[in-house]
Amino acid sequence: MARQDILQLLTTLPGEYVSGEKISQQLNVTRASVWKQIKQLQEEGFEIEAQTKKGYCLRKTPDSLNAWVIEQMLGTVSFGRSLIIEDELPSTNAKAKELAREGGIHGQVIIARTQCSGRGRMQREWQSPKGGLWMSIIIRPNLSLANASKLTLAASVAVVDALKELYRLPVGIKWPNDLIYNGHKIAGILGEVVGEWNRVQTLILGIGINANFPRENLGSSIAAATLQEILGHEVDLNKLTAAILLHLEKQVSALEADMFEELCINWTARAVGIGEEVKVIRGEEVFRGIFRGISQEGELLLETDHGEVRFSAGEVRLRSKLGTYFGEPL
Ligand code: BT5
Repeated sequence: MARQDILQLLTTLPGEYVSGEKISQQLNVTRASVWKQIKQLQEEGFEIEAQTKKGYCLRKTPDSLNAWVIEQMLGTVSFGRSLIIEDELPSTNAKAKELAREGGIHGQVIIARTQCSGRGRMQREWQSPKGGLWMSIIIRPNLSLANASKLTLAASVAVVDALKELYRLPVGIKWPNDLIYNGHKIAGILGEVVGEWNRVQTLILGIGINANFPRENLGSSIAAATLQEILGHEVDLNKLTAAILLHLEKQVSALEADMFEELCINWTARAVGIGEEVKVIRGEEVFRGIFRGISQEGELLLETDHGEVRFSAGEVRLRSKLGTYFGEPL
């Protein structure tokens, strides 16, 4: 008997008691083993009331990550329909790549409660303490080579929209896809290609969100923010996951329907620093100018004294003219 079966029975009539006898009959197990499973569910954070005469009543599902709860909340067609949660992984992106090579399906999600070797872009470290949302999605998009690279832009719009919808948080996007609240980084996105674009057409989208932990759990040199600190309480990670996946599926479908212009408008409306004087650093070179937004290809457009210069995401870093950019140390 899977614990899921018990949950299914308890949710058929929300708020009502289901007798231990009924559960044991329907699932063909003893009442003692039902009780054992109920205790396990309570340990996982399900609030289940047990009354001798009446039976069991599910009062509340846990806020901590739980695949069954996420599944109940999902409004997507394919994103998250296959979903794995692990206690600890080196990196969910690395695991997702592995799964993709083994035939992982479009929309498959892998989440870890903590990562011991979380990665940012260019192999930078991504700190992933317990309480955060660290997840990767396998995407096998129906997109041309050129458009597939825009998926990370779409992902940043999706995460901003989910945070706004759930918590009314005004989060901005720092080009190309850092999410910033009040000058502090609250989430990061990492898009990685599996194999070669023209052959395999698979991308891994890694999304990391500082959620239920205090800022002190991250290194002191990092200008980060966490949802728990901003909102003053912990958030429901299942709800957050389901909301992100729904927005993400919507954005990816829009891209597949060739709506890049719309994505461009949506991205720009959420971006920080447009119209401001910035420095763009490429290796030893420093370019100064006004940040004018992004091109149809997702490149950064910089208006310099010598005309417009375009930069693509992998090659440069963006800073305000004061040397720092929205709180991130130089
Ligand atoms: C990113 O890289 O912002 C992409 C982060 C993607 C993380 C997710 S979590 C799930 C999946 N699995 C992975 O292994 N990765 C993805 P980048 O723009 O390169 O930013 C990295 C920089 O952010 C670091 O050099 C630090 O300065 C800073 N940083 C590290 N951990 C942070 C955190 N938890 N919050 C805010 N800033 C952090």
